[in-house]
Amino acid sequence: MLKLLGFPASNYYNMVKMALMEKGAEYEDVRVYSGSSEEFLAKSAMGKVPALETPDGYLSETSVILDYIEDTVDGPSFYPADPYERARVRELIKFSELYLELPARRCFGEAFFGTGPVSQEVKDSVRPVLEKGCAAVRRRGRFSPYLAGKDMTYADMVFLHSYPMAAGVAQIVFDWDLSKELPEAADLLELLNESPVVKQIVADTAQGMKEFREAYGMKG
Ligand SMILES: N[C@@H](CCC(=O)N[C@@H](CS)C(=O)NCC(=O)O)C(=O)O
Repeated sequence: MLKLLGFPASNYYNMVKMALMEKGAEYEDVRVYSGSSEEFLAKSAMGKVPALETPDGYLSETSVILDYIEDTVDGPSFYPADPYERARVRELIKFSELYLELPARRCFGEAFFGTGPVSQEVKDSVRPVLEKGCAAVRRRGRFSPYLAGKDMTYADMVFLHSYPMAAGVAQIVFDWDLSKELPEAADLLELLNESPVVKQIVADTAQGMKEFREAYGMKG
């Protein structure tokens, strides 16, 4: 059986968990926090979560894991069959990952973890990337009603766990309402949040937050 290594406060872990749950897959949840022990690096070479234990060995990097799940797990497909449409979904995944989640992550400390302000230099480099990232998602997303079209895809799973973090960073760090850049996001998030799988993940995340703060020695 597949084993998902990670923890519920991790947005990347939640992308993979959503894929497994939307597929109706049987999997084992293994609570692991990121780290740099030799034991963990053998499973996830960058020391990050999530990692997936498969019958053939471990995999890391969320978009790679999502592709593996699509290729090996029965259940509904979350990629279009058409090669161009499939590539478009991957393009949208890249936009969320590279130009929303990753730049926003540079400000997570100030926005969410109370670890003090990030430098002005970082802020000056993050803001324009978020702006362009939103513009790219807006330009290439279809929002009809899902991000890539009429069906839910992996692009929705990655967006759902990237955009809200970017919006939180924008609000808290920049006093900037990111929904002005991407007004279509609100309806999409509302739709995705109706999924019973997402409701379960939201509940598990709230529960996992306390455990996460303890593991990382954070207050609150
Ligand atoms: N590129 C990775 C990013 C995963 C990631 O950043 N995970 C966070 C938890 S949400 C982590 O493990 N951080 C610890 C670290 O960066 O050392 C992926 O796609 O899975």
